[in-house]
Amino acid sequence: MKKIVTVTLILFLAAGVAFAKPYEVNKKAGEYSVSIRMDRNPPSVGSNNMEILITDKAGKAVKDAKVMVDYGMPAMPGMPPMAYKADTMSHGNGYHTVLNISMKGPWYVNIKITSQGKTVSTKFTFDAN
Ligand SMILES: [Cu+2]
Repeated sequence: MKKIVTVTLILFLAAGVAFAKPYEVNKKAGEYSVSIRMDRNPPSVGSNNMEILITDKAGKAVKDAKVMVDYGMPAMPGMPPMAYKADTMSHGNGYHTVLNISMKGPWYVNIKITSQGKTVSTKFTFDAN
């Protein structure tokens, strides 16, 4: 019985990745920790809400930064590279923006953070569904 419960739990956990949980990426940008969450998991064609939380070395939320996002898809057969820019808005302890994903496949996201005259950035990629 215990074994069945364990197997069921593992299956549930494996399946659980596909629902309810946001897509989450944690990165470093200079001295900052950057936590990125997207509401669609995996990110999908259409509008994807993105929240960006930036914390300093002391673990304190950085709320006074200018945060710019540029994102796009590298060139692929029959398609020139696509590149977009998105401003972010202050939202709670972090920043909010929306990515408009127009095509399935590999996308990159660059997050540029300017605070107190200094700019740092971080990059990640995902496969859009
Ligand atoms: Cu493409």
